[in-house]
Amino acid sequence: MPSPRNVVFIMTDQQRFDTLGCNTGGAAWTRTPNVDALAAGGVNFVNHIVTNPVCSPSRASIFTGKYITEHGLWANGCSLPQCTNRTIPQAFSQAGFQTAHFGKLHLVPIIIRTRPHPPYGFDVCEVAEGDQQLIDDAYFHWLRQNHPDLFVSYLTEMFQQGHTKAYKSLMPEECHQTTWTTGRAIDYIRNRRNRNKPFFLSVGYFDPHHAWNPCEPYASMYDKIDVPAPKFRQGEHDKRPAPYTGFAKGLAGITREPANITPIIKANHAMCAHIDVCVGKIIQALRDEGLDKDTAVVFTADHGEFLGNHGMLWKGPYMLDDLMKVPLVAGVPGSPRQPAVVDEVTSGVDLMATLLSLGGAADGPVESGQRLLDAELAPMPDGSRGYAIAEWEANKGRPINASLRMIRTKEHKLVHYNGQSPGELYLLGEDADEFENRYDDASCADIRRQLTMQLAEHYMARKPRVPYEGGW
Ligand SMILES: [Ca+2]
Repeated sequence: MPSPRNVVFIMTDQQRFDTLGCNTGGAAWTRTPNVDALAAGGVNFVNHIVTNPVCSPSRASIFTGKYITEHGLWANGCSLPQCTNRTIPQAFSQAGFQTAHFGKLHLVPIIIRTRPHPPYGFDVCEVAEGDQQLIDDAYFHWLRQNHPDLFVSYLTEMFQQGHTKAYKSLMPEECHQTTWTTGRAIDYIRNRRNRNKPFFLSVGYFDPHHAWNPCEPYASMYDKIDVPAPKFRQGEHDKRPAPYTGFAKGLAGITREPANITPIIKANHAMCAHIDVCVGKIIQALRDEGLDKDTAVVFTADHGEFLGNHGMLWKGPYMLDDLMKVPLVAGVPGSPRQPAVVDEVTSGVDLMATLLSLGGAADGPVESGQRLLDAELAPMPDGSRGYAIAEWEANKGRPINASLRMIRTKEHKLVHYNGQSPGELYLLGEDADEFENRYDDASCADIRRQLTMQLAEHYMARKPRVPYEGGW
């Protein structure tokens, strides 16, 4: 096994793939120089697909290396079962690491808690989920104790402005949750860790999740910058399952009106710019402590955001790449390598094996995940499975009451709707923006059959095996 190396894992909430400069060729509306620099001396995965389009199920896959139907956290509002799942911090602990988490984690429901948050294996776990309903998490507790006036004005803003328009938050940058989370992580790097042991540090940002409320100076950064209009085609949902039409219709007044959607897009990028500055501060703290050559930094998101594309906003049980394809960048800031761009399809289940590999704490697949990097940051040491799987479980009262199974390769995506037709089929090679559902297209019958077989084989291959008892 390679010698241990610290690992800093940074996960944002609801951040699109194309919000990073390294994924847009440096477009003017993507101001993320720090993550771009990480990619320029590291590895950028450009077909990284999450296992579920909303928070908790996807995060549970990331933290356990398992698919939804394996770890059991099937919807927001459920807790990750502890007795049947080993988490990333538990695995690092077993390998002799100290572990800490600051910020959003969301492995249990966001409600007013009557019992302590489970630590899920972290030695230090300061959870700040970002939602105004959870008013006494670590950040809001700090804000209420130290800046009661800002606490009141923040909640007032949230309730008055809602989640359907952009506004500039009155919160000063130094008291913003993104800044607070960064400060807690830096404090850990500088003062709180045991200097004789390697560490796994997890940092969870609530932004750029709605509300669309960046603080200054980020909020004004985009005042004079043009952002692209959302991608939308009239009638594009006609051949999709019915819930698409209803959702898009309900949001047309926002997503189809430039006066409404353009400020939202700008606010989203402003929040991403704020996060990027904070990533830079964390990397600088590593440098100041002389740890930048001994620490791998990994940046990703739990799922994406429509941001007006397809006439939609936020997220939901929709498996378009707006939600399913997210940023994934990794590097060792003080030891840059020849940059690599990996376009193999990778999965959220692969992060546990990858983070352990970067830390020198595992050197093979873990649960259902494969290593995306070896300890020397060489990509795909376990090979490529060639596809990613996502799952959505039926739930009465939710927009789609069907169980969805998605398989996505580099060229194609099939979404199987259990008990409902049509499903969805996209030819990504010629329709990267997924405007045309070809599920019922006779000319695509072979592709549909082939992907359905591949999906079936995936479930067969994962069938639990009973223990071998000897004999015959
Ligand atoms: Ca999320």
